[in-house]
Amino acid sequence: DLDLDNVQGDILLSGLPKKNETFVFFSIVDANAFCSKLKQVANEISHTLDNIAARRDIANNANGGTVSTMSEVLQDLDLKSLDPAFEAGMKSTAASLNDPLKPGSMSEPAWEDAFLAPQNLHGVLLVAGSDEDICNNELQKIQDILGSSIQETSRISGKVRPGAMKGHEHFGFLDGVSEPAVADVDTDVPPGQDTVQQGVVLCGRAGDNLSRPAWMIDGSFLCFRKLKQNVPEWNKFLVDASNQIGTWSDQLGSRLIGRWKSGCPVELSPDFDDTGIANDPNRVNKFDFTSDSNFKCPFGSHIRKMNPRGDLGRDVVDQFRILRRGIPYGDEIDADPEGERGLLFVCYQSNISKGFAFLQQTWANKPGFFTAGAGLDAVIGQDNVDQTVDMKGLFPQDKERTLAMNGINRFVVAKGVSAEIIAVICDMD
Ligand code: N7H
Repeated sequence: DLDLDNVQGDILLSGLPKKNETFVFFSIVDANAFCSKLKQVANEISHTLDNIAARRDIANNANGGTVSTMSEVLQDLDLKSLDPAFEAGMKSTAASLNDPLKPGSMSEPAWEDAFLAPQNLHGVLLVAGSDEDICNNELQKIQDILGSSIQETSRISGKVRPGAMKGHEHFGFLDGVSEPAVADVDTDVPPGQDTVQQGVVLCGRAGDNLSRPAWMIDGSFLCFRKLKQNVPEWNKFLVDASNQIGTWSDQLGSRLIGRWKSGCPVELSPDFDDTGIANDPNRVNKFDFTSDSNFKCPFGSHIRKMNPRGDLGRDVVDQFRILRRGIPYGDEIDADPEGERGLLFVCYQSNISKGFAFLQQTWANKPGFFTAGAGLDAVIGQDNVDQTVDMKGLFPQDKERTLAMNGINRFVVAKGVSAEIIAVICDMD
């Protein structure tokens, strides 16, 4: 049986409770010393049982720490991870994700320099807590243990948005509404929330069909993306395009996401934001898309691309689910109109090629998925060429009519920003 004590705290049961989360990226300068300290680091790391307790007192000073290690050092140590995307490393997958590339380069992503550091990026420490100082103190404890075996290359903090925007990302939509339940871990699962096999998330469990070395069992792969969101540009697009369509900006926004800002799915309420549905756990995920139609929820909307539900059959889709554990970063627009903001996207899966990479490459970036004319995923789709991809289903009265989505896929930028950092969170023993 699964021992929850052996699974790191950010993975199962809603992950680490967080108001603030700080990520420290590092390179390993002395692999032997690093390995010899790992056991001691493991004592500082929260596991699933801690995070349940911590959720109760996050308001005071809860902390949760977790350590991830990236592929290159595991290769040095000759511990094969059996995940092709992981072994290929971060930079080499950027082009296949259609991340913007540096001008004139066929493979070098236009990520922030910190993620293209001359020294290799090997790992990330992530600590969540009630404020940045608490996170930094916890990080210092772990960094003191690791000493000169590692060198920090950069750090970034995310924070939950203030007041009524708590839980919403920077475009204003409630996030974290649809997550798969994990078999024999999540109980009292509301209708419409599918339960996936443990092996979709945890290595070596039923549903993970690769043979895993003992140390990987109950580990999970973490994908990190720093995704900048161009909020005023997105809002302006919604106003301009909704005028063209004959609708209003909030409705167009909801049709691009597939949910209204409250979390209410457009499939259940296409014409107005029904907060009664949003606030009802028994209804908010209880829907399927009408497979022959995009009349309510366009095929290119973010949630239909990421979880096509009945379009493909839930048994098929459920192999490709991920647990999302991201946090917004940057200040509110009123406080800092010129500042940068976005999402520190984090997700866990047992197999990156069936999780993050699959979702981005095979569904988000393919205009023909799930059907011709669907367009790119309206939030994260990337084509990496400056061409217009039309999307159908945005005109509420005419489901076949297409809209030229000029620039739509530049409102979320995996640029300068970012890294797809692929890490394995290993077994705690
Ligand atoms: Fe998405 N957004 O605010 O627009 N996402 N996402 N995402 N996302 C979801 O159901 C968003 C990103 C998924 O089961 C909602 O929680 C933004 C990446 C999946 O129905 C909203 C960014 C990937 C789901 C957003 C971003 C995914 C999902 C609806 C980047 C993976 C669940 C609320 C800045 C490759 C689908 C909810 C389901 C939902 C937003 C990124 C995946 C509002 C702003 C990179 C699987």
